[in-house]
Amino acid sequence: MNPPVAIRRLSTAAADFEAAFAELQHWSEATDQAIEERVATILADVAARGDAAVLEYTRRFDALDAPSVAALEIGPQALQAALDGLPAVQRAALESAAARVRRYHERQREACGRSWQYRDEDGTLLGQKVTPLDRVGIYVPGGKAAYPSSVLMNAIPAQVAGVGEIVMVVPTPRGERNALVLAAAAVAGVHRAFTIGGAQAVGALAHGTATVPAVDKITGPGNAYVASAKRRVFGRVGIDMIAGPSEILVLADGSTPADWVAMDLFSQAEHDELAQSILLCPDAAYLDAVAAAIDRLLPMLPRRDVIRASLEGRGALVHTRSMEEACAISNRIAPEHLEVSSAEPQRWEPLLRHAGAIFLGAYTSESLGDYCAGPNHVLPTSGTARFSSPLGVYDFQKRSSLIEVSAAGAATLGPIAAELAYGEGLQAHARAAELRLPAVPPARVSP
Ligand code: HSO
Ligand code: ZN
Repeated sequence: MNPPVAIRRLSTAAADFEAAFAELQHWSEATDQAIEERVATILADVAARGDAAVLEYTRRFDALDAPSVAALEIGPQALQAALDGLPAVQRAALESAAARVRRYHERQREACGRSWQYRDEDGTLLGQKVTPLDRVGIYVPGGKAAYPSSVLMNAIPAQVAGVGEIVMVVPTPRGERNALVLAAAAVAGVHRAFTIGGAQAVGALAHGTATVPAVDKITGPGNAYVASAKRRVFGRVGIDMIAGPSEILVLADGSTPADWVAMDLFSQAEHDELAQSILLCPDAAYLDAVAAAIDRLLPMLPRRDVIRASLEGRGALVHTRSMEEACAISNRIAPEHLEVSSAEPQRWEPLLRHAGAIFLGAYTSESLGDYCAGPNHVLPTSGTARFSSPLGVYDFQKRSSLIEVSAAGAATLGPIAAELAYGEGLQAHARAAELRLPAVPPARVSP
C-alpha cells in the first residue's frame, strides 16, 4: 500500500558524486511569459485607475464583490475581535510566540539599529543616522499558504524598527476571512488591513490608490503573480526577497534519534512538492535508520503526498566521509535552514558559513524556529544565504550619512576635494571647496 519513499542516496566517495550533486541543486525558476504579461497589464491598470481596477480584479480573481475598496478594509476593532475570538490556548500560543519574536528583534535593533557619530581632530563631525521607513506593506498569502506565523515574522520587525504605518493585504476569496491571520495582525501591531491580494494588491501598495496608501517597501511571500509584481514594482518601492521553495539541510553525526531527524526532514517537505530536504551524515547505518523511519512515519501524516513528492523529487540522504566534509558540502549548498544534529554542535558551528538559520543540537527542531524561538523565519532560499540575511529590523530601517565640516575641516578637505574635482573636469565642485579656504586660490582653467 505504502511503497518505500524513493529518496536519492548519494555518497561523496562515489565517482559520480559531483554530477549527482549538481542535479540535486538544480531547479528551474523559469519565468512564465504569460504570467509576466498579465501582471504587467494589472499593474498598469491599477496605476491608471486605482480603486476601480482593484475592485474589478478582486471581484474577478477572488470572487469578492464589494461596493468600494474602503469596504474591503478590516478595521482595528475587527482585528482585535478576531484575537478576542480565539480559543484561549491558541491566543496564548500566539501571544507567547509574538513576545519571543519581539524580544529577539529588540536585541537586533540594539545591535545594529543605532545611529553613531564621531569627530575628527579638527572638529568635523561624521556619522550615520538610522531611521525607520514611514510606511510598509505586508503581503500575506491566502488559501493553503496562509501562515499566521508569517504575519508575526514580517510585522514584528517592522514594528520594532519603528515603522510609522504597517499595512497588511491578504487575498480573501469569497470574503472568507482567516481568523488566526487577523488575530496575528492584531498581536503584531498591523495598523491597517485590506482583504485584497494578487498583483492588484501589490500595485495598489506600490502606486497608492484613493483608499490604499502608497508604501515605501513591500515584504512577504506570495504566488508567482505576486513574485512577478514585486519584481516589477521594485525601484518605485523596496521589496524584501523573492523566496523560492523552502529547504532544510540536516548535518547528523548519528547521535539524534532517527525519528526526530526524519520528522525534521518532513517538516520542510510538507510545505511544498518543490521543497528540499537533505541529510548529510558520515554514518551509513544511521542513514539507513533514517530511511527506515521515513518509511514508517510517512503514512501517518496528513500531508504525506506532498512530503513524498518533495522527498522523491528533490530530497537526498548523503553519505559523507566525515563531519568536516559534511560541513564543507553544506557551505556549498548555503541552505535556508541548517540543523546541526550532533552531540557536539559547537564543534561544527565554526565551520559553517553560509545558511539562513543554524539550529544547533538534537533538541533544536527547525519547527521551533518557524514559530516561536525568536529569530525570523523569513530566510534566504536557493543558495542566496551566500550573500543575504534573514528578514530583520534592518530591512525596515535605512541609514543617512551625517557630515558637519568645521572651518578647520574645510581647510583640510578643500584642497583634496578641489584637486580631484579639477581632475574630473568639474570646476563648480572645485570652486565650492576652494571658496571655503582661508585663502581662496585663483580658479584653475578646466581642461
Ligand atoms: N518554514 C517556513 C516558515 C513556516 N513554517 C511558516 C511554518 N509556517 C519558511 O521558513
Ligand atoms: Zn516551516
